[in-house]
Amino acid sequence: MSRQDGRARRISGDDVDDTGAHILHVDLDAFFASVELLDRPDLRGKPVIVGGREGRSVVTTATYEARAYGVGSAMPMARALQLCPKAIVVSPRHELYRLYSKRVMSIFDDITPMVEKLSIDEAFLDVYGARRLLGSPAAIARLIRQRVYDDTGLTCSVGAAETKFVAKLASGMAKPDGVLVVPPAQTQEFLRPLPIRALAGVGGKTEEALQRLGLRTVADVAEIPIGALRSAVGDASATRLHELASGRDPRQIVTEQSEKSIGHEITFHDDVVDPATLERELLRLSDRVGARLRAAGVTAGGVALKLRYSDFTTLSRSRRLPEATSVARRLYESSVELFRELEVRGRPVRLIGVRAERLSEGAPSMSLWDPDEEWRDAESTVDQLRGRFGVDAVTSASLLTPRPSTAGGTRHPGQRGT
Ligand code: TTP
Ligand code: MG
Repeated sequence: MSRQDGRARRISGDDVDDTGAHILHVDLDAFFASVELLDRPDLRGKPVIVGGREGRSVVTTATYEARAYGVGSAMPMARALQLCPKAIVVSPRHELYRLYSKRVMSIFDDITPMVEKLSIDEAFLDVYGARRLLGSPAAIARLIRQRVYDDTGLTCSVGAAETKFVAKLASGMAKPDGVLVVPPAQTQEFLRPLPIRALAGVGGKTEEALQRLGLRTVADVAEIPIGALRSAVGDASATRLHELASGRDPRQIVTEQSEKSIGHEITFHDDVVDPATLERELLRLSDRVGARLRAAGVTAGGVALKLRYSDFTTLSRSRRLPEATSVARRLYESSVELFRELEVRGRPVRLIGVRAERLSEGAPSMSLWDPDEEWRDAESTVDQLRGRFGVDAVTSASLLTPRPSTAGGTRHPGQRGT
């Protein structure tokens, strides 16, 4: 949707019914250009193009002010400057964009583990499991936009719908800096008037074939007998187009590891020797892992500990839990046991991590007498508060001691496949 200039922008009011619209598509606005403007506030409000100036360079992206002149991604720079001679051209700094991308993606990871990263500046989130803690899909969309802005100064747009396809269309329409919710009951109404090009993957030859059949809108595609569609574009495309045009899209969110594990690890600025400090860090990490398990509505059947010494020797130890759990206290107890078995004995530690493994869907099986009840209640209260006030707002009382300084903060190994 990068050629849009925002003139056809559509956003939802506060009263929109977002029930069931739990798939979010989040996409940063004019990403490379917006990052450049953070360093050059004097360029705000001006037509800015990011790309090389050399002969055959192309536009990577442009601010919405430049798009108003018809400038768009992948256009030859020479052509862009014909359309908008007063545009300011800035060279791309890809390293910087990757850094911002990571920061934004880690905000998504804190919302839910159900994140599918699509490109450097966009992702799908399934917030079905996160609703209990963070509110309705529209509330979560607002929360994401606020956190991204507070943390990076960048704006993004969010589409919320029942399916990936519709969510992505919606975020494109909400641009820039908006939210569009498509209530499931209004999916048809939303799709029908759109041009056939809106159907994912339609371009070039397929579009021509559909036009030859006299099809112009998504409604035309939904209504034409499937046989006619098959002979025009082939069986596979016909089925897919027909499904999408009718508002059906069975694709699920595919996370990097499809959530085989959820972990956090921390690299210390100065190596740590004191075992009590390391155990306190394990509590903090377990706490975060537990919160993410609960947000995803999954339980862990195993725990793994990762330890890296200052000489980069790295050890991993894991064990099964007696019972699947999402209670941080249980993850902590197991990880401390694993830690003690390693007999660190004064070797300086550079990194420590906790990972929940053997994940399964659903609440833990509860026997008549539930020994974890109190922990569960306490932790779910913490979840609610964090949902409202942010991840760092609430910590276990035993963590209220100075912590060693860290290099780069916690990472999410479960999400990155490390
Ligand atoms: P997009 O999300 O497609 O575009 P955008 O973020 O610049 O603008 P918007 O989403 O508001 O429409 O792409 C993200 C970044 O990827 C973009 O900032 C630059 C880069 N990119 C290219 O380098 N070449 C391209 O052809 C496209 C489409 C994007
Ligand atoms: Mg974008």
